[in-house]
Amino acid sequence: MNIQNYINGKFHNPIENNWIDNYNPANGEIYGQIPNSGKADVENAYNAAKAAFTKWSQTSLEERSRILIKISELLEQNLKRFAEAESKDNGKPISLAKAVDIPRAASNFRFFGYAITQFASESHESVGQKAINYTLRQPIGVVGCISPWNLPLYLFTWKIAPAIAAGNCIIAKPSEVTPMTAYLLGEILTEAGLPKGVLNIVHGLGATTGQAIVEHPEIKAISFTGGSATGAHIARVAAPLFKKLSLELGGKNPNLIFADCDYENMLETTVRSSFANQGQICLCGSRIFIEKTIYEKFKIDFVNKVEKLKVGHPSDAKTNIGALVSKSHLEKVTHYINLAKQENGKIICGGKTVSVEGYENGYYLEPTIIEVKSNDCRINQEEIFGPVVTIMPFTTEKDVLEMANTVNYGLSATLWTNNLKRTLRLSHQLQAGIVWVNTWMLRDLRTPFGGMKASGVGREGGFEALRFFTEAKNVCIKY
Ligand code: TXE
Repeated sequence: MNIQNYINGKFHNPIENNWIDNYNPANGEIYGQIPNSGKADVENAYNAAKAAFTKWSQTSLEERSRILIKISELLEQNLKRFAEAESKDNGKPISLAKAVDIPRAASNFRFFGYAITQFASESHESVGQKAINYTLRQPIGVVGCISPWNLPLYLFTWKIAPAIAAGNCIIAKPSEVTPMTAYLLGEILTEAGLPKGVLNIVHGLGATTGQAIVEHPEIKAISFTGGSATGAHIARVAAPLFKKLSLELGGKNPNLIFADCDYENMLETTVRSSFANQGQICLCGSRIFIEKTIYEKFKIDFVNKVEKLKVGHPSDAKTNIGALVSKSHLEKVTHYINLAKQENGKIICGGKTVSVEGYENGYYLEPTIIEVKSNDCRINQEEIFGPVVTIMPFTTEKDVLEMANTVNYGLSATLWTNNLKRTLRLSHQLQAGIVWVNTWMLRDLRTPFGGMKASGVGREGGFEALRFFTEAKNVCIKY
């Protein structure tokens, strides 16, 4: 199935007629083509967005909210169709797309539909100076949103919902690896009555379409989620143009397990935090540190549970681990498994590609656990972004904190303990934008979401996202 750009409320082929093949990771076959949009397509999208901005930015909050909630309802009504498309495009189990990806995309629209009606700004009375200051939070204008392939519609809508809610018009580019659900969203936008030009979706490679969005001098803000190297490149392009930037980048997240934790809950959640979505979530806990006294027991129990995970075709309801997103990504992940062997890592579970009957050319890999001797090895320092975790024991709280923080990234950390003082000590010292204690991936959309260090700049979520997508202007009145 071929897909098209959605510009000014209508579907269009790319002007220069350049196309990219779209692969089904479950069988390695090409199943359609997508536009590789150039500067001219981005310019058309920009003109549509600019033309729509005056009216949209003046549209009442109630009306914006109504449309966002309508989009959310339509997504829910089309759950099955969207989940099937997401699973086919990305390789993730259909059960996951149905339970997480699409419902969460719908929640993003609903949440920001409500949030915008509660968004407020400050006023400051300048006591003694007979003046009052108030802050306006005005929409920026035309903004760019660029998203990755791991949670395609979920992360795409996490950006566009607050941007639209705040009164901006958008040029959005989903990952060229997983464009399908963003394409399908176009139909829903029209049906929900979103005025033409408010959201324009252009498809294509990062180096062409993405680059054209980032370099466009009139696109005033860029919200990006993807790899840290791409984020650094985007920052270099956008900085001299003085764009507002929000960067959600990679992670190499520590999972700290103390002997005093609720063991069964920890074990079950750790299987999920290691391998959900084939380990292709920036929040996965890929470095697991276990207190020495329970290390051997944990090792046996963890391997036992992980060996039972079923690697299979994404449409099979029994599948726990689907296909990795692309051939090149599978190669990257297996390269790291080989590197682990050179670094004296011991593969204690998995490590090999899997041939699924009937789908022998799909990109399947066993969930893999590697025992490492030190936190300094590359396998423990570089983002692998696949079904691969490392385990190693620790003795003291001080040691594990040091190892957890000795990494370039700082997105999330997970802590398993029932000791309140330790919980407080560690959560305050861990260098991460999000610390989960005795849970993982429990999300409340009002909370700030983002990372430190190479994991990014800025925060999304709740009012933070609405602040990002608005310009603060102070008005000072003397009386
Ligand atoms: O991401 P890219 P890729 C990590 C993960 C993965 C690595 C690379 O480690 O292996 O990044 O994945 C667009 N100007 N994460 O190559 O390239 C691109 O088209 C503008 C972590 O897929 O960063 C896509 O839409 N845009 C991550 C988006 O950027 C550009 C999730 C992300 O692609 C561009 C995914 C350019 N010059 C990968 N180059 C997370 N943190 O969730 C690329 N793009």
